[in-house]
Amino acid sequence: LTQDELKRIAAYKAVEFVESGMVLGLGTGSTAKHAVDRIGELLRQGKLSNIVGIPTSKKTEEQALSLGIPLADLDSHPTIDLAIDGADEVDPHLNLVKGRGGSLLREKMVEGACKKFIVIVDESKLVKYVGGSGLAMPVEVVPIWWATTARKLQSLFEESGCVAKLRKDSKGEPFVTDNGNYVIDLYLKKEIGDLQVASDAMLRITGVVEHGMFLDMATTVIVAGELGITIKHK
Ligand code: DER
Repeated sequence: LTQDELKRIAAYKAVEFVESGMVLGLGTGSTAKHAVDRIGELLRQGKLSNIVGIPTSKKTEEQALSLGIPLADLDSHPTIDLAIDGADEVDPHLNLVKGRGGSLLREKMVEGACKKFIVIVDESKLVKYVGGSGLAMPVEVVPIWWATTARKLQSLFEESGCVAKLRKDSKGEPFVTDNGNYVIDLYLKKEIGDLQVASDAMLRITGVVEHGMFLDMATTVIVAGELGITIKHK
């Protein structure tokens, strides 16, 4: 099975938890894309009805609109029944790293308003500890004086051998999020000690908008692997 087929399997499994009449948080990324496609298909087939979606990015908004999924925003639907979204990393405590697709702020706003948050991943996303993949741990920052903010973030995680880099787009310009902000990617060499302490410390740095650690937020993680599907509940 290819990685994309595993992503689709996890996504379709998650959509089995969707009931007619729900207000849904619609995730962003290549895994969540399959879930949104599936929701659109079930609506079209009449197997689901009366769904309202809150998109976590402009990209998901466009995808949902093209599928005819009725959309709303968080202000009009402050309580969401269920969100389905991917993740870049999942640790054994269901802590996540998200945001490598650049949508972490709206994702965290939506997923923080949900009664249930189902994370869908292929098995390659499972890590021993947050930051353990050696890939980026994203932080959304305001554009003004971003280098100062990056320097503060880097020194915060000095013991973890952190390197902070400004994310660039395909043209070598600073990547700009849906919210008009920049992203500083943190590359960690060693495990962070206390994740909650790290989270609070990052959010206290003036210039930081939000970070990509989603701690104690996922209620269920659906993992699709070569040997089948595993469902972990918090
Ligand atoms: O950027 C994001 O937050 C995405 O949800 C990411 O965490 C997962 O993207 P993927 O499903 O394309 O791997």
